[in-house]
Amino acid sequence: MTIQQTLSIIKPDAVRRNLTGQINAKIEEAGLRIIAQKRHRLTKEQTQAFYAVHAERSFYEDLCNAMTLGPIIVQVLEEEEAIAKYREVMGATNPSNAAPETIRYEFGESVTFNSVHGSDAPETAAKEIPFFFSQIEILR
Ligand code: IDP
Ligand code: MG
Repeated sequence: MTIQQTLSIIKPDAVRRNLTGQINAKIEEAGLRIIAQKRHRLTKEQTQAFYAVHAERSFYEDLCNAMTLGPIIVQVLEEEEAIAKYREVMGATNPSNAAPETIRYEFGESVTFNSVHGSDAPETAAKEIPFFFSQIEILR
């Protein structure tokens, strides 16, 4: 078991519906610790850069639009195996396929408006965390 950090985003659809506290409760109940958190409004250019890995996908435009509709809450989570653990807490990408009690099952509206993002691998987390946070903002 390794202590990991993962990047979490509470997406605009969930921030708009005032779900930050309920989502943070699920994160903390799972044993994940929020070691950095701030509110941010992504520009179109920032969103395109963050999701550049999906640039060729048919949903890229819709995804980039959805991420710029309003403010996001961006977080760093820490725990043993935090990356896989948070993916479990999030649930499947499409809320229709998400397991009961997961964030996407309870709060996701559709695959585009699925309430949260989480890094999918250590290499991804290592790029995504510094995209939003400097070292002095992360308080272990
Ligand atoms: P993930 O967020 O579960 O890691 P990814 O495959 O990395 O899923 O896709 C990034 C985001 O793009 C998803 O969270 C979702 O909002 C959106 N997305 C993924 N696949 C589709 C799709 O087939 N149609 C519409 N949007 C999609
Ligand atoms: Mg992903």
